[in-house]
Amino acid sequence: MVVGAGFAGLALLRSFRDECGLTVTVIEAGDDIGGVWYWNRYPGARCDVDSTDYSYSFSPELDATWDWTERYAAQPEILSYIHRVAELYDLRRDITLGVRVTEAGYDEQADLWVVRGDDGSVVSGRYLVMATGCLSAVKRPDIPGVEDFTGTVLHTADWPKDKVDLVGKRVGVIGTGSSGIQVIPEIVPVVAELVVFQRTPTFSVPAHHYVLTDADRAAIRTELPARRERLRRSSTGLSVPANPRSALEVTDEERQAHYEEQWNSAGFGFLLAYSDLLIDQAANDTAADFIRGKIAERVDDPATAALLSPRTYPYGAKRPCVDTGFYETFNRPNVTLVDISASPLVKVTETSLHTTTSEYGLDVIVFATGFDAMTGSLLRPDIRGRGGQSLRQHWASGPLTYLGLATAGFPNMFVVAGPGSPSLLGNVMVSIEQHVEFLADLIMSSRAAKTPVIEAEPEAEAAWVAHVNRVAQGTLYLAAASYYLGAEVPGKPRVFMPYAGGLRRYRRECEEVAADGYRGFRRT
Ligand code: N01
Repeated sequence: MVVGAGFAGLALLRSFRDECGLTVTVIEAGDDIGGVWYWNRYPGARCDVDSTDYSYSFSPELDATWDWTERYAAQPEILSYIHRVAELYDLRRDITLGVRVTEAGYDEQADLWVVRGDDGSVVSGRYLVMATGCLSAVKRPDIPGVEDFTGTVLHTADWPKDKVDLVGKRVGVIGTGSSGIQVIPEIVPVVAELVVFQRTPTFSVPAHHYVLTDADRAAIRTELPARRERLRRSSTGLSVPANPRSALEVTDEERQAHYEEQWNSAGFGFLLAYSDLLIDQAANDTAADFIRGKIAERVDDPATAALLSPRTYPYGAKRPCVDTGFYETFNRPNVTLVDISASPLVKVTETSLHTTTSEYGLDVIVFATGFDAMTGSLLRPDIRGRGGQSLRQHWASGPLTYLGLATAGFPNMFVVAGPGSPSLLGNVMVSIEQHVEFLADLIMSSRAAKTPVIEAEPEAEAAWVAHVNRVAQGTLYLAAASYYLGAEVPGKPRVFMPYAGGLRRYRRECEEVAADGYRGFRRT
């Protein structure tokens, strides 16, 4: 059984069913497939990794029949791609839609997982793979009075399917992460007034988005096999090359020129401008200063530019953004930036959003407040392993995994792109495909050896968690209150969750584990 019919769930279904010959049932909460690309329908939603790299690599047949129209595909196009994949591989026949998994328990007598849905359905199977995504448990801040608001309340990650009319409306957007940064410039041309409520400013660099020409597509096609292989072997899963040099070993002029060049083309890859931006504070300061300088150039009012300039954490330690016209939005006369770190939101009334110092009359409130990241989707259902132990208990002090894929005491349960794997720190598509391949090989070799019950050994799990922590300690990631660290939800354990060693190193670890007879997995 696979939970979730997003990119990960569909890749699992195709691989496990069509390549491994297993019987697979996918259970999906949405009333259609697509995962995050089904739910996040807000205006401006698009990926910030090149579409070519944000697509499956398993099938030359699929590649041959699909052309992206834009450098970064918009949500509707990504969803169409997902639909095409489902059609091409006849995936829908094994997907149950509109059922949210509420419980999953391991039956030790039968060695089966029993899964219950919110419609009362019960299904069982030998393996349970959680493909529920790192960014799918929607977070709605608890601001008193929201239910009294007579206008419209929206969340970027749960945007209505029907068109939302924002023309001439007074709109408040709460949050300036990747979603806020995309939705804000997209809606500003039509709204009467836009009030942006910012708690923490974000580092954003230009996306350099463009429509692909036929010539671009022909070039992509020619280089695709080599490009895919490069991505597979890279540390980030991105096609922007990583500069091996330190930001501190070049002259100020050289560095400035290089940043300028990256600024004008790299998009998300700006983070790869130098090798030590995420490990050396002085190196990071050079990039952060450069970006702050650009914000000051892009925003007319110096006080607003200062408010939009991050100063409390290193560049890249929170997930950096790419944008198209985000900062310029604040040069418009109908846009107001409100610093809610200085004057927090306190309540909503029938017509307004209130901070400690002011009241803002609004017709629409948009929450762009993100997710209970990485563990939210895994802990919302009640998952119980051996002896009825709950995953919530096992992970009470933070997620414990072996390779990010399995957790001790939960036999035959696996996670794709979960905590302990590189997941969100690189191109997640590359991680997903690596996980699916690894799990397919692990399961099939265990079945062939007549040891179909696979369980992470507690010692292997402890060693992996220690390794993940050790690697993170060598980085600047720990210097930001980010969702990588569980800081996005009050009371969540502060543990650095993704694996910061990079995709290449992670892949090598997995290959070594497999070559060593799947060391660390007990198979019975
Ligand atoms: O969520 P976020 P997101 N009161 O958590 C603020 C991916 N993604 O949906 O930083 C007031 O990043 C919060 O403030 P702070 C991508 O991986 C990709 O934007 O916590 N404000 C922050 O400003 C991304 O990283 C794409 O102080 C509150 C914002 O809301 C991830 O999804 C597009 C608050 C949340 O930012 C999540 O992005 C979109 C509160 N109680 C998303 N709680 C692309 O591929 C939160 N905030 C382009």
